[in-house]
Amino acid sequence: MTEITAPKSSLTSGEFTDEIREQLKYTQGVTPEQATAADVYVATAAAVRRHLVDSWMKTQHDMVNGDTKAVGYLSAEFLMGKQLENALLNAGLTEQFEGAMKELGFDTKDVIDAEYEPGLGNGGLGRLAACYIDSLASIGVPAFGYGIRYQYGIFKQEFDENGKQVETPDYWLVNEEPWGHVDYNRDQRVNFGGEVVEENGKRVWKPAWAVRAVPCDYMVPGYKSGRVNTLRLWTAKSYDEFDLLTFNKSDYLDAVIPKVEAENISKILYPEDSTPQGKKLRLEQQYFFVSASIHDAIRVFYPGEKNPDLTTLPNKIVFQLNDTHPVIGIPELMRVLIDEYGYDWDTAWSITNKTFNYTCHTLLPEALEVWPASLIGELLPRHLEIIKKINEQFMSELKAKGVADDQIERMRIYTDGKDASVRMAYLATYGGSYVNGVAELHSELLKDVTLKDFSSVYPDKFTNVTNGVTPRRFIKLANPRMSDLISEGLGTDAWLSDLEQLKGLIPLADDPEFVKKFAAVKQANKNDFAAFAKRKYGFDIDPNTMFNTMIKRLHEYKRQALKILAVIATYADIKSGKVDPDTLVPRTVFFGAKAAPGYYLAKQTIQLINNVARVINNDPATKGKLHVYFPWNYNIELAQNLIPATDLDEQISQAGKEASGTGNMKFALNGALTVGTLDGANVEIRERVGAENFFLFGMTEPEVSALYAKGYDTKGLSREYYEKDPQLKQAIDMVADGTFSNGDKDTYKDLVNDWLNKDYFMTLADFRAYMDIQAEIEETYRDPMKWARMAVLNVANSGYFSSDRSIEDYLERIWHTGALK
Ligand code: 26Y
Repeated sequence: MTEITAPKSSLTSGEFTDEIREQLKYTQGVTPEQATAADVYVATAAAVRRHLVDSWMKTQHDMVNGDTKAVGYLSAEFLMGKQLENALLNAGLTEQFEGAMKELGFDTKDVIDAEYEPGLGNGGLGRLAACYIDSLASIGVPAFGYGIRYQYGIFKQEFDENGKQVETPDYWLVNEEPWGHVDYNRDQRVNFGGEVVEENGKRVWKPAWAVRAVPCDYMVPGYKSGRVNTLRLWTAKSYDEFDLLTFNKSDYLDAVIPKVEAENISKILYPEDSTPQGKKLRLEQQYFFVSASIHDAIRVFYPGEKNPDLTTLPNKIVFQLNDTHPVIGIPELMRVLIDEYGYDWDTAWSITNKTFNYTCHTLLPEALEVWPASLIGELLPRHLEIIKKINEQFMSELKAKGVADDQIERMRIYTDGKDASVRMAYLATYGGSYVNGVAELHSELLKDVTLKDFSSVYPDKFTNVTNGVTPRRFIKLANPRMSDLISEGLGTDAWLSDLEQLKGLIPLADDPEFVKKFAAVKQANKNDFAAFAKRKYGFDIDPNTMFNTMIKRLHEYKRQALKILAVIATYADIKSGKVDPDTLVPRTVFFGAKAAPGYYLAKQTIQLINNVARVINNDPATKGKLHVYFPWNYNIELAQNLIPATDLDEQISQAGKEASGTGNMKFALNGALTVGTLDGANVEIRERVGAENFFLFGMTEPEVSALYAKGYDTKGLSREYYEKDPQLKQAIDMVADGTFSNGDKDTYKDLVNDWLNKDYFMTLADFRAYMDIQAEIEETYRDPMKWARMAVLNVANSGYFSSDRSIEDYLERIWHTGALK
């Protein structure tokens, strides 16, 4: 790990207070007496930014003038979470802030709460991007995050009186947003539509319309690195504030329509995260931010140059494609090099190939984007030509390598014919230098299944970088008590930038004093969460129960259904008298999950969970023994509060479906034990924390494949599991008979039908193993010292899952660059 040093800000609290006062006066126009917490939040943000500006400018200067290659992380999503606390931490101003709030008479919590959480991402992929830009800055690697400044982030989730999910718009810009700096002077023109014509033997794109891309810059301060990188998010603006022609010809209101249409491009984040629909607006979004970013990078690295030598581009910046969403960047860079700068095809290809790499985040084939060629042709006709030519070159290359014809056919980037289409994952694999999966198992399956044809021809392109999470936000900020205990135990807080140092806690797992303190921290976090949940949701939670949590997007493959069926089964056993509730470990089960608005079975599952919660929480028979809560609108803030309070974490996806998972890492690092399948990064977590400190259950990926081969989903084999297992049968029957729908038998019929006739993700097949492991979990939990010891060992052995380590792996295996000198 690079040695990183940066002076803790020598500013006193008094000086910081004065700076905040000044911001209150000159930017907010209020006196400290008039100021609300929201005013103080904005003023503090402005004061913090001032402290970062010099490092920000120096980092940019060193990046452009030095010879360290930068990273451009191209991502349609950056799920940043609230900024204030993180910026204070990384700027070394936390104590000064606390002092200043005392002096000004404000509660730090109120001021931090005044920030509206930006939700510019769907889930794992967007949050990963946010962790990575934090780590890049903390290690001191020059980098840009490039994305879109959506006006509306991921929808706000509410539940109606029937427990159904209701989506409402998330207008995160309602109040002043003090972090972003809009830079109208560094805008880019992004063209769309029109046609390609032949002029002097050259193909020339004559676009039909254009959008103005205006950057909004966010400083990304590194932790103790003295470096500040940039997150540049683009907003779409219209060039025609008023289309005067239209204005003269027809009516006044029609004149603003082009403006509205142009600005729609950055209006809203698509809330789906697995089944891409060929939506024109999404392609517009993708091209919009990628084209603006590529031009921006050229502007930054070749300032003022009319004829830059772009053969040096791969030495200046490497672009990482975060999933297929920015892959249109490959033909875009080709077009820029050939059409705008006059390079020949081969030179352009060589530059492009060296500049891009691709990270795949899925194994579900339906999640790989495929665009209708007609749509690309309509919006980006020149790009379609280039893609076809890339495909031709690719096919000749394969032929020359002696690849069999049928394999070549399967590998087409561009598929001919009536439904001609473009496969973005294939384009990315061929067009860039490296392809990586996000956990070892995932990378293996990518090579052996999803992209097998490609790995057989280009084995050296394939590599793995296991995901990671930033310990600054997800340990230090989320869990200050545990952070203090760790620092006490290790005698240093250096672990925050070198997380493998957590290994130093291993001996402390055998020190009963330390283990007791650790258990006390968990208990205090649970008490805090109960208070938080009371305030925010009105829940009455008993903190002296086991906290058992499942938080993630709602997907069939993640199997929230398995968890809720297990809860129902336990409830049924209590009701029928089969189980004496006094023999159970009292448990509070938490769910947090958003479903894509059009994902029917996912939404039914949400409704079912809410109604199971309603029935169980109101039944005296289970009082104090089993409770279920579903705090709505799961977001980063809820994660930061709930993860440190959790005893048992659920990572129960069907083996071979979760690419990695990153929640699993956050939980292990916060001393929760995991019940999980051998899927995604669970495999590596278990390897590191030790099989004896991880509750493993369920089929393995090869077992899953074998069961598919038997016809599990096509021959309705799930029904056999239902018939054979009375506990499972009873749970499903209760869902079907209206127990959780006020007697109505229709409410969940589609869900029940799916379980009994298809059950593609094998929930029923894994049910028995899941119930059995839960019994083992209860046994373990009854011994609090044993449990706490296992939790300490989870923390101690999870340092590998720092996003700093992931970034080091990217630097070594893919980017071949490093920290600024
Ligand atoms: C194209 C569109 C429909 C789309 C939009 C968002 C497709 C996918 C996504 C987001 C995917 C995502 O979040 N994937 C998750 O990425 C995490 C980070 O690598 C993984 O840990 C997790 O397993 C994976 O599901």
